[in-house]
Parts: sequence; structure tokens; C-alpha cells
Amino acid sequence: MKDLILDANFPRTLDQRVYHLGIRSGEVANRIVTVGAPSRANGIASLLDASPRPFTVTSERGFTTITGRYKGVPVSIVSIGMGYPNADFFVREVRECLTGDMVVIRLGSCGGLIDVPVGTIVVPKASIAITRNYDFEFIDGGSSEPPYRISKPVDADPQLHRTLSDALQRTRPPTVSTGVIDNTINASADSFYSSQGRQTSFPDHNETLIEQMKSNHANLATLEMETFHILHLAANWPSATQTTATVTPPVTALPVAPAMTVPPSPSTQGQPPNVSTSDAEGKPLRPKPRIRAAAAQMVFASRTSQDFITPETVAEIEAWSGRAVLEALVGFEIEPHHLHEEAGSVWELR
Ligand code: R1P
Ligand code: URA
Repeated sequence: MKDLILDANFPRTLDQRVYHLGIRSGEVANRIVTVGAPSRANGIASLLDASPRPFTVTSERGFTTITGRYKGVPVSIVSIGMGYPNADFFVREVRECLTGDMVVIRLGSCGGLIDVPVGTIVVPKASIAITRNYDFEFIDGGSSEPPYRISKPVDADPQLHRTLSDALQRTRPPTVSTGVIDNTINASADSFYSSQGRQTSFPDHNETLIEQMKSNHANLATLEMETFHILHLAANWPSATQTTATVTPPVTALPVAPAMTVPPSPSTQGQPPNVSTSDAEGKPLRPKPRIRAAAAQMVFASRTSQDFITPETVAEIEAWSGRAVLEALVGFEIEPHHLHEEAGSVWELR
């Protein structure tokens, strides 16, 4: 960290870069695919149009944002690493860099709880959270508390879910032997291990956890670590009426040292952030901007057969699903007045 940071409430650098992702307004598009691994992000980015040359920012905290166009439509690919906290940084920081709608598809790997082969792609219609209960006495097991908490479901955006599932079906290469399953329930866990029912040397009291979850949700098909939080934030973003832009920034210290492939347009340097309440002329947006989210999950680990996916199958299904996710995003309608302004953005056609 070497830059001066403004605003302890919502830290940004002097040139308006958000603290953890290292991006600013005009560097992230309304249509976004988010993944866990940089290699998956780069694979998807290889499908982007050659012009304008895709713009990449890798932040000091390991988030990578790649923005360009796919079939002429602006899209971003954001690699976020793993877990709820990183998903939280992603949704909140991107939201404050973007005007209009934020349409997010997460493309991640998962554990499969149903009897399907590894390499199957599952498109959940909803997700539950499964979290370790810190009030449970894990060493002696004696507690009136349960060891894990299972939340209510939160829905994916139904239209985006359908568009995504259709795109996966439509683009499935004939050489791929696995298929697509949709309308399932996902569980997002706060650990790859304990709250996904895996056994390690810790006394996690999780031997019956998967059975318990399945008995609560007959349609439970997948386990991973981010979808619930992304869907939950999307469902709980009420409007664009409150934003951090109204907070007077106190000066704190230290920042983000993003590495980027294409320098930002001089016209956007040092400008205040575009926040999401108004159109280019300052008129309030009607209806209000939305966050719409859905997920596609590649079964890497079968929790029924204990199979784990091979690198060859990963390459095959990532190529398929990466293209499908881009197709779904660019085919998903966003009203023109809910799009971030192109002028000065990194996807501007000059
Ligand atoms: C665990 O191996 C990671 O894989 C899954 C989980 O959600 C977790 O992040 O997703 P990604 O493949 O997108 O990282
Ligand atoms: N990701 C997870 O979180 N769990 C799995 O079992 C596989 C991938």
C-alpha cells in the first residue's frame, strides 16, 4: 500500500479507486461474471473481442478485474478468490463503481450432493447459508446450541437463472459427456471442510450435517462458498437512494497498488465516483437500478461417489461454461438508461 486513502467509511484512493478491488468508475461493466480462480477468469477473458483491448486491474489484495466486450457488448470478469468475505468485497465495491443495473453471474466449482458425474453443471434457483455456530462447545460437544446454522433460502434472479440455464444447454459441445441440471438448491458454506461435512482432525460435529440439510431441502444439489452471499446482497439492495457518496471523506492512510494493462482514459482521472441514482443528465432513474444475480456451478467433487474431477474435464467444462456465461450475459436485456455511461470508460470504442 502506497497511496493515500480517503474515507474510513468507504475507503478509496485519491483517484477514486476502491480499497480492495483497486478499480474505479468506468473500469467495470454492468454485466459481470465472477469466478474464484484467476486462471478461470483469464480463460473467459480469452473469448473477449480484440477491440477495445481488454483492460485488466489486479489489486494488491488479489482481485482481478478484466473488462472488455463480448460480441460488442461490454462485460467484466472479476476473479475474487474464495469465501463470503471476498464475495462481500466484490459486490459492495463493484456496486459503488457502477451506474445502473449490476447483473452478476457467478461461475464456480462445487461439491455435488446428488448422484451426477463430476463435470455436471448445476444452475441453482436458490441458495441457503450453512455456517459454523461459534456458540457451540466444539471440544466437549455439550451445548444446547446446534453446531451449524442453516439459513432460509434466497432466490437467484429467476429470469437470469433461466437465461443462464438455456445458454448452457444451447452451447453444450457434443463432445462433453456431462449435462446441465437447473432449478436446484445450493448451500454456501463458510468452510470447505467443517460446514461442508468433511472430516478433518478437528472435532467438528458435522457427521450428520449433509443428511440434515438434505432432509430440510429435498432439492439440495450443491455445496460451495459464495453464491448465497452474492444472492443475498442482490436481494437486499433496496434502491439507489443511499450511497456512500454522501459521506464526507475523512483522511486515513494507505491503499491499493493495482497493476493494469491499459491506462485509464485521462477524461476519467480524478473524477468523483459515478453512483447509481441518476442518469447521465442527473435525472433519477425510473425504475430504480437493480442487482440481479444467478450462479452456475461445476461439480468438481462428487460427495456421493467420492470422485474428483480431472484437469482434462475441468478444461473442457470451463471452456463450455465460460462461453455460455458470456452468451447469457450479453443476451440478458438491460434497459439502455440503466447502463453505465460509455464515454470515458475502458470499454469505449474510440
Ligand atoms: C473451494 O475449493 C472453492 O471452490 C469453489 C468454492 O465456492 C470455493 O471458493 O468455487 P471457485 O471454484 O469459484 O473458487
Ligand atoms: N468447492 C467447494 O466449496 N466444495 C467442493 O466440494 C468443491 C468445490
